[in-house]
Amino acid sequence: MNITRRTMLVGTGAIALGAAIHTKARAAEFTYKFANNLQPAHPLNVRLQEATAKILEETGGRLQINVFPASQLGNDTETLSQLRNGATEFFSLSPLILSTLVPNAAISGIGFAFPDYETVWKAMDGELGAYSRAEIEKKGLVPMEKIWDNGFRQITSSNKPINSPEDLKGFKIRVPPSPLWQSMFTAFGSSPTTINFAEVYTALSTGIVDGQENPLAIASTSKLYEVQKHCAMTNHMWDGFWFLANKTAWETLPEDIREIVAKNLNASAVDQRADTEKLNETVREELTKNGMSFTDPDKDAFRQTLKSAGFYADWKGKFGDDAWAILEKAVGASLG
Ligand code: X2X
Repeated sequence: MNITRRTMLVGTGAIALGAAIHTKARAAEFTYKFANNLQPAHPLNVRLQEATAKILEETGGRLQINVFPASQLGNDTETLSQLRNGATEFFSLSPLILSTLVPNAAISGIGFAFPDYETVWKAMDGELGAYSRAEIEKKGLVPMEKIWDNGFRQITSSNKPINSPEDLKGFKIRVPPSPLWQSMFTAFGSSPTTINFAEVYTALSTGIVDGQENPLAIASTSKLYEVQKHCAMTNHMWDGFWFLANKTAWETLPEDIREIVAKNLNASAVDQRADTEKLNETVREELTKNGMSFTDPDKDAFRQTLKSAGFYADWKGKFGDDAWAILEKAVGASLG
């Protein structure tokens, strides 16, 4: 019923759908799109392929989810609009980019909030994640329970190594579309430019910006090492991907199908977290072979710079005392 000509012609699902057209009895009852900004080799897409195959099988072929990686359906800002109007049924998005619609969803991305992954998963599977999902639901989107991993973010540059917060002064850095990212790099004294991930490789290769920040898994799978020379292991924030559904599309699915979808997506999210953590830990060697050089600066100096610039006080004010208290409880420390 949701099979449109466009869905049949584009993307990775075209072959499977082609088969379905010829055997009418086997045509999926629901054909949904899932969009994301990562390359097919990233653990998120690898695990998603697995999850969608299981969903197709366990629903007896009733729900086919076609995966569109690498921003094939549009950049993140465009895809968020598509998700809201139902043109795309599923989308994975950073809580910080989502904050352009759901302001307090950004709270999990505060600089240097999480000391390690153990604290991240306890928080995101616990009260902080529940708080974030409730905020998202208020805006009419449906988040799956388990958030997927992007990772701890590191700063790369084409023109100089970053050894201290001083080196970030005046640095022309790309940031994703999100007020929190703008604010963090403004607090460092950098010159941040908002660019969607779909345009980042080109922006780096043409020198529109000199640097960017992302987990190493992305520096590797999106081949940023081809256009960046240096990498500073700042771990300046943790980032994830909420797996989001359009509300009408979600509610159109019968309950038994919704259960199968949620079960498989949440299980694959947990698998993907392990894959991504491992990749972020091991890929440094591969990036070094590909010509990147690494620095391991004192992270606390960066945190102190944010604190002195009033970054934590500002964001505590914006998120509000209640939300901030949930964050501080989750990370077991007072921030700022
Ligand atoms: O845009 C980015 O840098 C990315 C890929 O990490 C996000 O989706 C936030």
